[in-house]
Amino acid sequence: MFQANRLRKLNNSPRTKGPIIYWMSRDQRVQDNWALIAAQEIAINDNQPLAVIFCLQPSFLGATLRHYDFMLKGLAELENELSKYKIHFELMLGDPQDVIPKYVDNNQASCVVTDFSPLRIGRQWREELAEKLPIPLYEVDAHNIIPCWLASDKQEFAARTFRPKVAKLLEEYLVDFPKLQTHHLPWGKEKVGINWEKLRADLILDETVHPVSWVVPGEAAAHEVLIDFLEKKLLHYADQRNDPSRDALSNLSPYLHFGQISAQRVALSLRNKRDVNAEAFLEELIVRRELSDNYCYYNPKYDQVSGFPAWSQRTLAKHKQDKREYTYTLEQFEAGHTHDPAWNAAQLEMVSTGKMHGYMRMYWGKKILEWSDSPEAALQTALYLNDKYELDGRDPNGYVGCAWAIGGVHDRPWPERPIYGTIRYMNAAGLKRKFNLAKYIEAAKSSKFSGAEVD
Ligand code: FAD
Ligand code: FO1
Repeated sequence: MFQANRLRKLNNSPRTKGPIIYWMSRDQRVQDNWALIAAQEIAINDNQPLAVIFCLQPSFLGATLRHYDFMLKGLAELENELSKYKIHFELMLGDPQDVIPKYVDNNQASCVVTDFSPLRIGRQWREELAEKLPIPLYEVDAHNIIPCWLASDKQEFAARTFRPKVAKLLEEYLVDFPKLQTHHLPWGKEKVGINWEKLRADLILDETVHPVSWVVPGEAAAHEVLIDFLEKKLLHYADQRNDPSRDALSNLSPYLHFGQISAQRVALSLRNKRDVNAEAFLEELIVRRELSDNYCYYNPKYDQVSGFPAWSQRTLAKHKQDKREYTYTLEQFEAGHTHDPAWNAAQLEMVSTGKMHGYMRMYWGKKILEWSDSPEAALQTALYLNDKYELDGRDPNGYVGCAWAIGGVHDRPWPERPIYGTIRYMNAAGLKRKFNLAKYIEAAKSSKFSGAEVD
């Protein structure tokens, strides 16, 4: 059964009788998708056909060929998978608030269900669409285990304030998914096949950022990556997750970002494992990840220095004029031409593989603060590079990761020092103490990162 409190209505339009539409955006998968489950339940109760539609943007917040290649391959697989459940899929080019009302009208639809995003553009789409639609628009948080607006009703200061709220609600929300049904009624209208290759001509993308071969897009591959993690890596996660010279992380973030796997499914697959490794992983997957959505949802300035906590803005302002021993332009950062081999290696890892190790991301972000003219310039550089190259970029986790590194978001004040003020500091000596930095740098130099680009 679908849990009704995962859904909320975004407008006051009345229900009529007619087909049901799921407008898919953030959660691009067939299985374990609360928005699709809700849409199908409404369709079955009303004895109506069901369609899933996706509104493709010709360009989207600086996403490159690398991102679109990953997303479109996932969507092509999704189209095929949905057809096995006799669920109609349609991909349309354009803004949802323009395209969906026409589609609703043409098909005499009676309601639209969509998934949830805390980000500015997604919220604008939903607000404008809600206003335009003569039928109800329902939103279901299919990305978080606990619906973002129920997990907390305000911006949380830190993981320590958010964790108890999550713990209280987890039993209610970390439950098994109802199975998707083969839909009992056809959509009715003939399906126009999607020409996935031709579609690429409509996109306006930076094609210099190539797709990568080490990570296979799509829902099926996501589940294989999860199984591989559970079988081979989880047992060392607590010990090795902060060691960038090892392959100890799950690599699930690209799949989670595009919604090709459900975080709830990942958490459920660890149900019977309750040891330090599972605890450490679930802390990241649930508390940290859902805390990022909380930050972006309740803080409209989630990508700006003026959105940082007051203590952090004060300390950064106090140290704004501090002398910087090194400063670099965006071009120098992007090319990995700093004086620091560790930073350059991390940058190269991101550019060539589309996924920098999580521990290096912290160091990488902090050094951008140290080597930029201002915190504002640093945040801009970090977000630009993160979103251009990381496969999991343009995500609440990325906005919060950069805001943590540069602005102490979800952190606390540390002893005061130049440039950083009381923002936590990191240095290369600390990296060397923690792991085999030389091995990591060597891997970068000899292009041994297991993600050589493909053309
Ligand atoms: P695992 O360690 O296997 O973790 C599993 C999942 O837990 C991740 O996929 C992610 O969903 C969640 N998770 C892990 N670490 C964090 C964290 N610190 N905060 C929130 N959730 C977390 N993550 C992104 O998804 N997209 C980004 O663009 C992004 N940019 C970052 C930028 C900076 C400067 C920093 C410091 C962190 C950033 N992170 C980002 C968070 C984190 O580094 C990545 O989620 C993680 O490295 C992804 O690899 P994984 O899936 O193999 O991680
Ligand atoms: N979502 C869409 O609904 N349509 C798109 O064309 C689209 C492109 C896209 C490209 C890169 C990327 O990282 C994400 C993309 N998404 C797209 C998903 C989007 O990030 C989520 O819907 C956001 O949450 C919107 O706020």
